Amino acid sequence: MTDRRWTVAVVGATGAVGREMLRMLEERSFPVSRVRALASPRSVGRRLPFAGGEVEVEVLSEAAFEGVDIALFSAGGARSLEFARSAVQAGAVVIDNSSAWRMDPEVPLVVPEVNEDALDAHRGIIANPNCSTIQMVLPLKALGDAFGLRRVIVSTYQSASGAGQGGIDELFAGVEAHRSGEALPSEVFARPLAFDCLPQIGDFLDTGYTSEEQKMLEETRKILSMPELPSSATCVRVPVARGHLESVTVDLERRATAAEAREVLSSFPGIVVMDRPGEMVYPVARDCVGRTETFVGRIREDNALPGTLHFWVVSDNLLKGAAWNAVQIAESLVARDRVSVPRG
Ligand code: 25A
Ligand code: L14
Repeated sequence: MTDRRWTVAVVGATGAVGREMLRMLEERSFPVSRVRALASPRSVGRRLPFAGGEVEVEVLSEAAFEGVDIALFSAGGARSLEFARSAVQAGAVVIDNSSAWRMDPEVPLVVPEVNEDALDAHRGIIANPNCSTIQMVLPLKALGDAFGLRRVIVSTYQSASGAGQGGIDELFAGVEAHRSGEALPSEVFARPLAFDCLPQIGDFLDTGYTSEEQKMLEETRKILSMPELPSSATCVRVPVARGHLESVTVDLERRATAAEAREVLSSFPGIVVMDRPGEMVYPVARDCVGRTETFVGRIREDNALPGTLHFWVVSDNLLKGAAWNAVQIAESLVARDRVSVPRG
């Protein structure tokens, strides 16, 4: 069983996340017998690098899942809704990076350091949380276990790559257009992103919050099994290509000093504390690109409220926020002997 190898399909393999999924499978020496790269018809025949060789892109179709053990999906919610069930029917366990299945009560929503046990109840589909949620729940879990979590307030600073390759391309096109005095593009983003910050990610709901802010609320509650956790987010797009940054405030049941919080966070798996204020040591996006960990700095007690802490969280949204968390889930499934679809 331990030396078994698996056929892994990456759906959306040509995208910003899909290419990182291939890279993570390779870097972690995931036990693959075969890798299949699936994408839209426009990419069929393209070759993607993998493990010193290449894989040829095939078209996504129901038939493509024959013989696949694990399917990593990152081609948008519509493709997940259309194809995840047929992949499961064909015998594959699906790890889906879109928002399509996350709030389905039958679907585990998993960050392995936080709620790996939830994997055991899977019925074929497992959801990867939203990138901003993933990097926030690591410190929330660490601090909550140690001091009790009462409330969360977060403002995000999310990079262009959250919207995929098209988002990155539009940011660079905007910088170029600005230089040459042309109109700045805004097709992927609601307004031009170059040299600005946009307090809108996703669509607006009747509550005045955006869909991204609502996802952070609901997904955090589900992952932490705290269905009533009071929490509010403000999600902001910033002109950074890759890496999401967050300013987080937590109210705790028991007072924690900054030093105590630093200690608790440092010993939590997947977290690296970078916090030496006197030496200007704190994480920025540039430090985190290409890294799988979540970085925490600027840890401070509130000026007035005992039991309230503020801190800064940075991670590579394409890795821990997407591709790495998905491959990590696949590793957990193998370790727990759960790479199979339950019958009935
Ligand atoms: O709104 P949606 O539908 O939910 O989708 C949201 C988008 O967000 C990205 C991803 O974009 C997705 O399409 N995404 C999802 N989760 C993300 C996350 N957590 C995330 N981004 C960051 N973090 P993407 O462009 O990075 O990747 C898209 C992948 O999906 C494949 N795909 C699209 N439609 C498909 C499909 N696969 C099968 N069937 C379909 N109908 C897509 O494959 C890609 O792998 P592709 O063959 O379409 O190749 C895309 C390549 O072509 C370039 N490109 C992008 N847009 C265009 C384009 N080329 C020409 N015209 C365009 N309009 C890109 O460079 C890309 O590499
Ligand atoms: O729900 O655009 O996974 O930064 C992740 C990327 C939502 C949008 C998700 C972005 C998407 C987000």
